[in-house]
Amino acid sequence: MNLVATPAHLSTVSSTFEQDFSQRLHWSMEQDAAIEERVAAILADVQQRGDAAVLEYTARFDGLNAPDLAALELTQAELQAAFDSLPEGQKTALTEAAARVRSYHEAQKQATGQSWSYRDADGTLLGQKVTPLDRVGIYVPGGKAAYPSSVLMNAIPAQVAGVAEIIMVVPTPKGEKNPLVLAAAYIAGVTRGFTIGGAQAVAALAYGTATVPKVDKITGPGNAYVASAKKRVFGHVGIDMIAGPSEILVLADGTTPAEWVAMDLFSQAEHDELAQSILLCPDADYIAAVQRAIDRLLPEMPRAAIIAKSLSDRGALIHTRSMEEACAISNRIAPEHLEVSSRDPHRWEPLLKHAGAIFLGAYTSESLGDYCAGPNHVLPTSGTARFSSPLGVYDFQKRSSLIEVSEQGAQTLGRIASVLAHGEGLQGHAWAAEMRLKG
Ligand code: HSO
Ligand code: ZN
Repeated sequence: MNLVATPAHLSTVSSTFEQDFSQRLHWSMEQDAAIEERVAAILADVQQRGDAAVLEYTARFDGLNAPDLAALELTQAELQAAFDSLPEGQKTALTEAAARVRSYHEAQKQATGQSWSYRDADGTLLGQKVTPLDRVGIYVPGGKAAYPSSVLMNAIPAQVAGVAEIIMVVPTPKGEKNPLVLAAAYIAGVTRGFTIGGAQAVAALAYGTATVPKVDKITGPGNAYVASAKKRVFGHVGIDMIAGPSEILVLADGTTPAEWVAMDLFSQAEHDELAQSILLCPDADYIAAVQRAIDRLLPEMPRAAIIAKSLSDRGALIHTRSMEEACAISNRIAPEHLEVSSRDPHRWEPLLKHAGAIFLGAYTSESLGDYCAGPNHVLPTSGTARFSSPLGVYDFQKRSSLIEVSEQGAQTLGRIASVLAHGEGLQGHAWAAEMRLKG
C-alpha cells in the first residue's frame, strides 16, 4: 500500500495530495455504453414477451433451462428444508444474526416510522400517515458475491416495515443453489423466490410477467447489468440505491493493535479489487506498524491477490497532522464504513458528519456490523453518504399527509387560500375556499 504524503493543513492541501487523492477516490458512476444498450434491449423484450423472454435469458446467461418460469420458483418447503439441513452452528449463527437485525430495525421503526398528527388552534388536524409498501423485490447476487447476510439485511427491514409480499430473485448458474442464501430467505421471511437474475430478473419484477408479480420497489446489490437495469426501471418502480464497491476508512489514534487495523482494512479489500481501504492517523510510527502488519498478514490471506490489488490501486495510509484533521478529511471522503479506532472515540464522533456507518472503539470491527451487530450493512458508497442513508425500515414505508380542516379552520385558511388562488388566476380554487366562508 502506498503511503500518501502528509497533507498540509486542510485549507491549503497541497495540489499533489489533492490530485493523488481524488484519483484514488474516483469511482465512475458512468455506465458502459454497450452494457446500457444490452440492458435496454432485455428490459424491452421482457416487457413485451414476459415469461418466455425471462426463460430464454436465464438459459442463455445462467445455463439454467426450465420448461416454464414456474419451475424456477423456490417453494417455501425448499427454503425451510435448506435451513433445516444446515449444520447446527450455521443455523444458530443465522438465527441470532437475524434476531439482532430484527430488533435494531424494530427500534428504528419505533423511532422514525410512526404516524403522527396534531390539532392546531382552530381544531384543524394535521399529520402524517405512514404505510408499508405492498410488495417489494429483493435482488440477491449469485456466484462469488452471494451473501446470505445481505438477504437478511434487505428482507428484515421490509418485513419489519409491514411489507406483505417480499419477492426474492437470485441468479443460480447451472441451477446450483446456495443453501445458506435459501436458509437466510427462510429466516428473514421472504414470501416467494425465483432462481433468476440479471437485467431480466429486474425487468420481471418491475413490469411483472405471468409468473413473477410486479413489485413496487426493488432493492439489493448487483453487477453492472443489474445496476443499469435498476436505474432504467426507476420511476416505474422505486429502487434503493446503486451500490458501488465496499469502502472502509479507519481513523486511528495509534492505540489499537496494528494487526487489528490491518485485518479491518483487509476485510473490505477482500470483497473486490475495486474496494477501497484507507487509514488516517496522526502517528507516523503507528502507520509504519500497520504497514508491517499488512506485509506480514497478507500472504496468509486466501484472497491475497484481490486484497493486494485493491490496496495498491485504491488504498492509502495517510499521515495527518492531528485527529481533528483526520476527521475533516474523513468528512470529505464520506466513506461507507468509518471506524474510529481510538481510546476515546466519543471525543471524535461529534466531529464526524458524513459516513454510512460509524464504528466506535477498538473492539468494533466493521465485520461485526456486516453480519450481526444489528444495523443494516447496505450503506451508501462512493461519497453518497453526503446525501443518503443506510437501507432501513423507512425505505419500505411511505408517508401520506393527513388534513382535516375544522369549520373554524376553513375560515382562517379560506381567506389565505382565496387571496393566493386569485393571485395565481385559479378561480375554481378561490371559489372552493370562499364557498366555505361564513358571512
Ligand atoms: N461489507 C459489505 C457487506 C458484506 N460483508 C456482506 C460481508 N458480507 C457491504 O459493504
Ligand atoms: Zn463486508
